This record gives sequence, structure tokens and C-alpha cells, in this order.
Amino acid sequence: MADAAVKEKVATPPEAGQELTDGFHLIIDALKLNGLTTIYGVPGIPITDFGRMAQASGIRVLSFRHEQNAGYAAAIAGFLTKKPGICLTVSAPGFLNGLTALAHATTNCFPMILISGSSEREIVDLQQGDYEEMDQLAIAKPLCKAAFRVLHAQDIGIGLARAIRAAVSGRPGGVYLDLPAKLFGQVMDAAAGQKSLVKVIDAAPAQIPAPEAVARALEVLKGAKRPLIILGKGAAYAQADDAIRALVEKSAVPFLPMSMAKGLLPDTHPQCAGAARSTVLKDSDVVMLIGARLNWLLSHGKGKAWGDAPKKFIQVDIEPREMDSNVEIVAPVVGDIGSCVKALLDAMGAKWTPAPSDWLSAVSKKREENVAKMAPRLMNNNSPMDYHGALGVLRTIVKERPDAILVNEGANTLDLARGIIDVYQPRKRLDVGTWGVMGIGMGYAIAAAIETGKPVLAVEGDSAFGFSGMEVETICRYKLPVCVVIFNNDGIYRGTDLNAASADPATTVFVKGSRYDKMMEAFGGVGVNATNPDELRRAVNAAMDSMKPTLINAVIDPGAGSESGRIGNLNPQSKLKKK
Ligand SMILES: Cc1ncc(C[n+]2csc(CCOP(=O)(O)OP(=O)(O)O)c2C)c(N)n1
Ligand SMILES: [Mg+2]
Repeated sequence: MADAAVKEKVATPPEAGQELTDGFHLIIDALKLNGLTTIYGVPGIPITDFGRMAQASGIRVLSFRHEQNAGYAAAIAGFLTKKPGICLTVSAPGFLNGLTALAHATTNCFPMILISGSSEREIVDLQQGDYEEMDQLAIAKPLCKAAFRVLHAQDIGIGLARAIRAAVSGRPGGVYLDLPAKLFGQVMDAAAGQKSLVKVIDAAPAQIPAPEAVARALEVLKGAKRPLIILGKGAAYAQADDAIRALVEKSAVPFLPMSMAKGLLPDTHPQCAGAARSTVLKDSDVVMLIGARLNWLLSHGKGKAWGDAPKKFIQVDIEPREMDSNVEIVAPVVGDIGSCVKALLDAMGAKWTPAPSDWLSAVSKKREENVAKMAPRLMNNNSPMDYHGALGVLRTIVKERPDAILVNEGANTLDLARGIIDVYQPRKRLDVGTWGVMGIGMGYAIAAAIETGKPVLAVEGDSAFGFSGMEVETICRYKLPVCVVIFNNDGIYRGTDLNAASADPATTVFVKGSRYDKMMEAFGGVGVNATNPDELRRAVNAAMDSMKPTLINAVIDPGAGSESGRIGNLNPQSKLKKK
């Protein structure tokens, strides 16, 4: 019985003169049929020819220097396009290199499919030591939303369809697709092959919230004296920008954008509470979360940051299990953000009473005070630069070029840039996300340039940049409009630590006075060493005008940063006396 079932699956051997297709071509056809026309990856056995054929067929195949960077590129492509970003790797080590990015995509709710070639099942399962032997499917499973393996050419269509649906429907995430080497060469009748492909219809169906849930949420909002809306990257992902703006404006509620939701409404919008964050968290009485989770980034919705005043939470999210994850949610609204926000707007009707204006004025006042306090620091022309002087320059440049995409990672470089650089359009700020992971920089920059065609400004700590630095060659090879600015303070957090015990350098410092700009020149890009804000301004503007691959080594005072940027409080402390 089992034997018969297996036999049935094996394609009938071709007859002479019959038109044939094979695994290589079916995978390409299945991707194209579903509008997946960009692949980020690294070639090698067993996917080298597949990459060549995909490129020859018109798919854009971007070859990276390391799979992790290709994976981060695919992850952010998913965020930007709402289609799964595709990462392609070889077996075992290539697969593992891509896996961090797949887990990152899942944690951040970005749709992505990691496609890895794998070794012979018979040998892997008997652990007989095949080339790059690894049970990849089992390893991927706990780290992604779903994992599938395709063994037969005629199942390629279904396999990809399942992968696409799993990645984009409901809460998006990472999916693993295991393609054993043998599959690529499997031959079958061309017409039957075409018929086996699946064009996924309505891959991420709208999930409409229940009218009672919407009414309950509005009831809670109506009773608020000091309401707050928090926009998360789920709201940015939804591409429901007009509806979200309408909801915020109609409600007259101050809004706080999480890092990657900045720009959904401009940071300069009169209701933006970004520069009054601690005030609104503490003093608000009703908080409406839209596509934002109450994880560590929001101090779990409780404790000192949230103050003592009693609070009610409304949460709008596609994932029902997100509700009550950290604190009680009195009004859960479950559905996709676009449908939920539209339903809320409709139910508010024409006679909605805006939030009390004294609250909004109190928030605006606080925000103006904080902005004014910061302003002089951003105008300093110190050399070497401090973070504020350098970021003041970049802040103006982004204001003048609001359609550029800002990629940002580091510790001080991240935390200070997040606060200082205003964002004016949706999905223009891409950063380390939920895990605060270092290494997204060049992968994100490459995918942002490829997917949007817009210039990219990557603001990188010198340590952060190191995780993906070799991809500057990729940027030069594909001639991408990416300007990398490295905040070079000689190390992690600071470049001033000393090791008292031996001649080895301290654990957080790098070679002093490094010239990262020379790396770019090695591959034909433009390299600039900028030692003061004026030089930095000129160099970034030239890069953005020319759209040429550019790397600017921005020399930052090694003593300017603080330990772990803004999250030093998360470091465990030894109770023993320091020796
Ligand atoms: C994958 C990963 N490894 C390590 C870390 C720990 N980490 C946090 S920030 C950081 C680098 C901070 O230095 P830099 O990028 O130079 O920024 P700076 O504070 O100096 O501006 C590191 C290594 C991390 N977040 N992610
Ligand atoms: Mg640094």
C-alpha cells in the first residue's frame, strides 16, 4: 500500500519526442507565476545552475558574499513589498548562515522564504556522511512559521504555494523550503508540469474585525482623558497609510511611532509625541496599540516607564494570541491592520468627539521643550565629531530628501539617530528590529535599493558595519545608490576601554583611526574620510546626487558614546567588588 502510494508519486518516464521540463524549470516557473522575481542568495552545490537559469529567465538574482546578508535582504524585501522575500542558499553551512535571518524575519513578522538546496535524503537520514549532510528541515522548524520539503517535481507548485501562504497570511513570518539536490534534475512531461503549478489567489486574505470588538474599542477610547496611539511596524507593513493617518487625525490623539513606524505620519506632525515619549507613556490613561507589541521595546506595558496612573489598553493586531501577552487588553481588535483601522474609522462616524485638546497641548509643549533643548547640540561643528554634530547634518539631509531610505544599526549610532533623524514618509526607516540585531545593514541597504529604486543612506556604527561589511563589494558590483556612513568611534559603544591585564586590546575596541572608506575604494566605489560636520554634509549630498556607491568614514570622538547606547540598564551587574 505504502509502496503503491510512493510509486504513484514518481513521474512517468518520458517517451521519445515528448516535451519535457524538470525541477530547475518548474521552480523558476512557479516563482514567476507568483510574481516572485527577485532572489537574494549565494551560489554553490546544488543551486549554482538554478541561479544561472533563474537569471537567464529574467529573475533578478543578487549574489551576496555571505548568506546571512542575503537573508536579511530577503527579510526586508518582504517588509517593503508584502510579498515573501526569497533567499537562496546551498546546504548545511549556507543554510545555517541564512537561518539567523529567517528567525529574524519570523520574530519581526516579515514574510520571507529561505530556499536551501539539501543533500541526499537516503544518506542524510542514515547519517552516512554525505557532502554537507544535515537534516535541515528539522533544524529550521522551530525557528520559522512553517517548513516544507519537496521530493517530487510534480509537487513543486504545491510546495511553493504552501510556502507563500504560510509566509504572508495572518501574522507574516519566515518559511523554510527544503529542495534536495535530486529534485532539480527530475524530469517530467512539460504540459503536466505546467498544470501542476499553482498561482496563489488572495495569499493574505483580509481579516475583518468583529463589529463588537470595534465598538468596544471605541467605547474605551471615548472615555479617555489622555489617550495615546502607538504605531508599530505592523502598521507600517500594512500599507494602510491613508487610513491610519485619517484615524490619528480624526481622533486628535497624540501618537508615538515605534522605530520602523516612524514616517507613517511625519515625525514633524503636530500630534507626534516622539520627542515626548516618557511623558506620554507615564501620563496617558488609554493606550491604543496599532501593529505594535508590548514587548521589551515598550517595557512590557508596565513598570517605571509607564508610571502609576491606571491604564487601559486597546490592541489592534492580526494575531489573537498577542492579546494579554504582558498586561490585560481591555479591548482587543483582531484583524489585519488595514481592515481594523478602516472599521474603526467607519464606526467613529461623522460626529466623533476629538480627544481633549488640553492633553494634546500638554504633549506638544513637552515636545517643543525637548526639541528646543536638543537643537543647539545638533549644530555643533566639532572635530572629531560627536554623535549630535554628525546626526544634525544627516537630519537636515533626510529632511531635504524625504524619499531616501534610512538604514540604521549600532548602539549609540542607532539610539541617537532614531531620536534625532526625523522621518517623513512611511517605510523609510529600516533598522535592527525586535532583536536589536547587528548585521542587517548592508543586506537591508541592498534590498531597499533593489526593491524601491530610491537612494539609501545607511547610518552604521563601526562595529555594526563589520557584521556585513564585505557586502560593499556587492553594492559596487550592482552599482547601487547606497551611501554608507560609518560612525567610527574606534569601537563598540566607545573606543576608549583599556585592558589592564595584558597587551591585548580591550574587548570593545578596534584598530584606532581605521579608514573604512578605503574598503569602498578597493571595489571602485567612492570613499570619503569626513572629520567634521561640513565635510560629512558635502560628502553625503554628493553621494545622494550622484547615486554612486559611497562609503563615508565619519570620525567620531571615541569618548562620545555611552555603554550600550540607551539600553545600558539591561546589562547584568556583578555584585562582587571590582578587582
Ligand atoms: C548579532 C549581534 N551581536 C552582538 C550584539 C551586541 N551589540 C549590540 S550593539 C553592538 C555594537 C555597537 O557598536 P557600534 O555599532 O560601533 O555602535 P556605537 O555605540 O559605537 O555607535 C553590539 C556588538 C548584537 N546586538 N547583535
Ligand atoms: Mg562604534
